[in-house]
Amino acid sequence: MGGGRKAQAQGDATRACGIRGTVVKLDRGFPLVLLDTGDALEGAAASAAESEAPMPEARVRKAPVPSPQSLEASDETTAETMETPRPLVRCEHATALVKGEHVRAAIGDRVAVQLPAGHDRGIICAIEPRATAFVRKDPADRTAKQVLAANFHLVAVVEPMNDLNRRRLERELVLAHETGASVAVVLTKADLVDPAQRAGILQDIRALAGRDTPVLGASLEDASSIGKVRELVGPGCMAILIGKSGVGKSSLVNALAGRALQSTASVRATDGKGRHTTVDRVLVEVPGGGAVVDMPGVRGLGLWDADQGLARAFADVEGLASQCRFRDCSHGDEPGCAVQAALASEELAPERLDSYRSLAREIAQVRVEREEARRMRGEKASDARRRKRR
Ligand SMILES: Nc1nc2c(ncn2[C@@H]2O[C@H](COP(=O)(O)OP(=O)(O)O)[C@@H](O)[C@H]2O)c(=O)[nH]1
Ligand SMILES: [Mg+2]
Ligand SMILES: [Zn+2]
Repeated sequence: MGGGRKAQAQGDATRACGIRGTVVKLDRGFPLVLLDTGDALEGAAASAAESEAPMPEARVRKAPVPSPQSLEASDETTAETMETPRPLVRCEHATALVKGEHVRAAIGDRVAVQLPAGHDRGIICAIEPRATAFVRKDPADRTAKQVLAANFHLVAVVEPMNDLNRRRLERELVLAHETGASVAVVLTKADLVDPAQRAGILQDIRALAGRDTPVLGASLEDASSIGKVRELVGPGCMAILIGKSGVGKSSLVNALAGRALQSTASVRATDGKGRHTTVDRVLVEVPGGGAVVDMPGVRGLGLWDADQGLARAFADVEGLASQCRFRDCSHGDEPGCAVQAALASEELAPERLDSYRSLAREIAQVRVEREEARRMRGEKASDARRRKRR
């Protein structure tokens, strides 16, 4: 995909740009960037002049995940004053960066910015390669992907214990595992479930999530349950919360932070002219730990490239399938089908297989649509061919 050349180009742009920072929020589409250095605003003109000087190689080579320390500056105590050591700057994308491609900075992205004198916004001229990324199908364009967050270590999938939707949870787990980060499930509103039923629900969801995915029950009324979730978000860990609206994500973020701020608190951002505006906060520190992102406005969760995520989220089904006699077994009525055998012995629930099949179909369908769109644009369908050969 020419990724090497692109990365090289981005590396060059990073050097040319000079000032670096982390995207902490998208404000009506404009990334808010928390700059690494405080004197960037005053020094903008000077930095622009020095921009030809190459940065040390180590600083541009790898995308470091933002440390929770670097996010502390967004705390209202420091953001209150203009002398905040690390300003938040509202940015737009450089035309050269987005031309012809769906490249947009997402929460957590490490970026290089320019602060042109007389311009009321910063300009993002490079996005560093992402260590992890949460990707869904763009709801507005069936043939494009959308990155919602980057460079996090943990995806916490949030579902309410009193209104669990297994199908939705399975889809969320595929998306979560596809990111490459660690995955956990938090079942909120445990207090709304009969105590006698809680253990059974947890056991059930643990079986669904698989051995490597912790499943925790949580209730705002039970501090120790919040403490256990907090332990997942240790020092240096950046976690993102995903889940449908109303499942309790913001409440959980508040509880993890130990104070009510998610819906009410705000931070102040400054634009290129040093003016202040107030914005809702999305990235919140966990006392004694890392940081949590409560991703706003995630409605549809259409799958994109999710083969890895599917394999991890459905390790049970894929494990069985690998034992079928024929490698291309369709798990219908072929002889020696381990999946059918597991259905017969009730080791595998038919709904589980249905979920797997429908998610696999969706991934295949998205791939077909994407390849079609690519062909329409006159590009090679090399991606698809490579995959089919496996
Ligand atoms: N009973 C109970 N209600 C909760 C709990 N967590 C959240 N809620 C309620 O669920 C509703 C939605 O919560 P919110 O955090 O806004 O969900 P979000 O849309 O995912 O951010 C609110 O009325 C919360 O008070 C909980 O642990 N127990
Ligand atoms: Mg919310
Ligand atoms: Zn089979």
